[in-house]
Amino acid sequence: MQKKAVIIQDISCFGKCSSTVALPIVSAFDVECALLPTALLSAHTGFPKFTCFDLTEEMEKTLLDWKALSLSFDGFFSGYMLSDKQASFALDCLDSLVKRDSLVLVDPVMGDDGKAYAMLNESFGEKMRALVSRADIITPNLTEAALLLEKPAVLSGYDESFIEETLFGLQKLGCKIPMITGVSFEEGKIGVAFLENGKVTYVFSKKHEGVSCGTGDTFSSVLFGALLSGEKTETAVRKAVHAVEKAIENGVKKYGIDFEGLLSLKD
Ligand code: PXL
Repeated sequence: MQKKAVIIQDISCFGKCSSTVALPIVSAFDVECALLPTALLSAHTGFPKFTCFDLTEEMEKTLLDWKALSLSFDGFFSGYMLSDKQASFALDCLDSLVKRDSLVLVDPVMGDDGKAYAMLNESFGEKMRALVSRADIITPNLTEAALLLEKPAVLSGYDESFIEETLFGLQKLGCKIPMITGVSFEEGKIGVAFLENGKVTYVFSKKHEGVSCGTGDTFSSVLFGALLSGEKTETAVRKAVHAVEKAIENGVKKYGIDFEGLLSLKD
């Protein structure tokens, strides 16, 4: 039977990130996707100018309708949210519309490059930690891992023991398999570390300088689709890391990577 997933992310009308990446990629795994949009942006926040329309009220109304329709999802994938209230709606969605044994992936979009995004305050952090405590998989970068653990961000000069300590700290927040993206111990290589059954695994690929926008969304979307399709964690991570590398090879724009080539129906 075809699986159904709910994706909670913004719609950035131009630029390649969040739902405009997640919907096509997760659909390519033959998963039926429902979108609970958090905001409507003219372009993503990497652009010098953009509008941002807050969809909190629509989230509430949509959840009421979906409950009336008795929808029930096999997968839950959350990303960019504007406020603690939106994170509460994500928790409500998880409690009332997602099956007990479903796959829960939380990408805790909170910051990058050592800086917290504007929406981050104490109550947003707390709600995000509540969401993380319910997750099977989380995919923070090093900045987001530090924000979740309420520690200063360490972005370079770290070693394996630091990454491992961070992963164990994240697991204490209650998620089953914490991951950290953007891990790099040597020049020219970047990858993902994850902790499963007490064991830390690293998956690396070639680092392409100056590329960041959209890579996290492509990674988490392929990971989510592959896991929902029944792949083992390490296989799904390898597939997702490889997909990001391939999308970068296909092409890089100032505002994203060419993930479309991964999905092509063209011969
Ligand atoms: O890639 C995460 C993301 C999602 N949504 C919006 C963003 C970003 C990253 O900057 O700007 C609107």
